[in-house]
Amino acid sequence: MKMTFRWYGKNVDPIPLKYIKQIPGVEGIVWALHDIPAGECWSVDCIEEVKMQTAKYNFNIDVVESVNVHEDIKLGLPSRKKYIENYKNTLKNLGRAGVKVVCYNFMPVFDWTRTDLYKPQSDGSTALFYEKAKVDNINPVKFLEQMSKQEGLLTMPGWEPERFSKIKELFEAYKEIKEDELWENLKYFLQEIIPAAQENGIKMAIHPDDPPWSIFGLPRIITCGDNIRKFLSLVDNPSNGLTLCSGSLGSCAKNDIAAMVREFGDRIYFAHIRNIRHFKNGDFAETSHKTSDGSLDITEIVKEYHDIGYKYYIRPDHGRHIWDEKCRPGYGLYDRSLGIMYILGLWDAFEKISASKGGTV
Ligand SMILES: [Mn+2]
Repeated sequence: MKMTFRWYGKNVDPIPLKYIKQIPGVEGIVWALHDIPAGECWSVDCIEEVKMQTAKYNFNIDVVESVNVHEDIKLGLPSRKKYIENYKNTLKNLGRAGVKVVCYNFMPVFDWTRTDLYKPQSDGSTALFYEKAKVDNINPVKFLEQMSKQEGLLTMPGWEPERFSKIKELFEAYKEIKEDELWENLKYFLQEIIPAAQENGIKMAIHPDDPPWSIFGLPRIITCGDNIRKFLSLVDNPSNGLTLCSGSLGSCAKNDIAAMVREFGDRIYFAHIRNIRHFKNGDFAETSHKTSDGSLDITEIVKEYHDIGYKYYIRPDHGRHIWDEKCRPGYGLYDRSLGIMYILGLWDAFEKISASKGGTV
């Protein structure tokens, strides 16, 4: 596996590349051109600029997270043709720059959703938190109003203010889109872009829905093992793959992440690893990566990746905010670095164990 670290870009991310360089084991930067609106083509020049910045530190830029999908594609509107054309051109330009994996998601309107970005934890840190009753009992416009008051949210990918200036129109448009229609629109998108991705040496890696259930009456479909199986068969091509996010899928207690790694391993091109703690009422909190701190068995998940001989990219996912760090919600330097050391520690131990048994698996 290759360890990576998400970075929001020069002058935007408060974490400089020279600090990331000091985290043991990091080989690549997970990046994106966050200021280019969904649906527009990424130019060769802008891509080359990131390549130059990161090359100075000897990081690869093999993984992009994300090339966002325009809402008209998810809605299946006639204008999707133009946006899909732009998407294909972006893939061409990324392939030319040596990019190997492109992460994206297919969630209508709302990207990842939490109710609290800085929920105090018992150890004095803060972390992202989801209060189920709050989302279940509020209308989306009010929810958005409340969330935009939380520091840092509207600077996060997936929560761009321009996306929400049209929130009422978007909800109106999605009235006709149930799960079946969303599957159809996803299939159409995949049939168009997967051949283009393959031609350009790129593996597409869909990120599961976060949380993996319907919110505000909007359909969500990348939510569980059955649906992932269906997704992979929509276009059965090695370039049609997954970002397996342990925390997103794992917020539904029924999802067995280690079993998913075992089943879908050869189509997982990007692994997000983080832990969360479930509460009986459906709430969940993000925790440190350590197995005993949350509800997910991170040890077992890492062991599964090790045992299948996973060759692709891993990154620690969100971290808590610790040691008074001022950072983007979930994306500080400190706790994500601890997460990396935990994952690498487990990995090294499994390597040693399998070597002592007569060779790697
Ligand atoms: Mn994730």
